[in-house]
Amino acid sequence: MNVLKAPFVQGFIRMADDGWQQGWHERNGGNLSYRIREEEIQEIRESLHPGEWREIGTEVPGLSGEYFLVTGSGKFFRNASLDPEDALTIVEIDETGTQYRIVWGLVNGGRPTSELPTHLMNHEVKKAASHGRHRVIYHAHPTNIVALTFVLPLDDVTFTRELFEMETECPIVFPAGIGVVPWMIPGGREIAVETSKLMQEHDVAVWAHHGLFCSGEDFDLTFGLMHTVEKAAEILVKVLSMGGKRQTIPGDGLRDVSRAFGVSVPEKYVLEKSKEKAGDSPAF
Ligand code: 2HA
Ligand code: ZN
Repeated sequence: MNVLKAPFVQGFIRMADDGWQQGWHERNGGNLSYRIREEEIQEIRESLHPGEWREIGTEVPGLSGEYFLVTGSGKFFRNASLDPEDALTIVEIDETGTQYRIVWGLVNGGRPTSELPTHLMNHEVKKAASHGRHRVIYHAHPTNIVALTFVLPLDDVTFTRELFEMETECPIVFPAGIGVVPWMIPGGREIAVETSKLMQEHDVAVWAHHGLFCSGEDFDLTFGLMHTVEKAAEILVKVLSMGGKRQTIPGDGLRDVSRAFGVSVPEKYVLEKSKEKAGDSPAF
């Protein structure tokens, strides 16, 4: 099968295009990766042409022999649908989990995303934690969640609780809350290690003053997770711009919603806030 006709490639391109249209991918901002199923690789195997092995820059032994579809370094999400063979690539991981090689795409040269270490370390953690169900890691630069990292204290309890209160859906969509990575230099092993530690517990991690990482089982769920977090962040930015909350969902309400929908939310995110009463300024 022609690689571009494969349903997983079509789904990947549609998601990249949706992200571009949301305004989350200025210039070459953001990156996306998908852990390809064995049967999907079999269908396109005759179209794959292995290149040289190169260092990943970190170790992911839990992903040895896996194949990933990823965006290219310096490539624009805008061009994923217009010129996928230039903007995207399929890479294979070697048996030791320390090297990769390009087997398709990047026809005009280039490398996989600069955030390959973070993507692969997140994949390794989420593959194990989800018993193989999680396949998509998505990094974007949504405006409102980044804006909040200049205002809210940079801790998981504050970010999670404030976002939970903005939309009743939030504790159902990301019950494990959101992890917070302090500002760090992007693109290397150090930020990859910090992010993947948080991903053991969460499906979402915010990079202060930079962007958001989401993990999910498929393209729809992972895009929907990014969209839900950013929507809640947009509401919070508007609420703060209007002078702060006058009323909100109580902690007991968040606990009841999660029980009603059968998800388990850690108690630290739904404790009653003593300070927050009608008319108070924000309590974080
Ligand atoms: O430019 O978003 O974090 C791609 C990025 C790096
Ligand atoms: Zn980024």
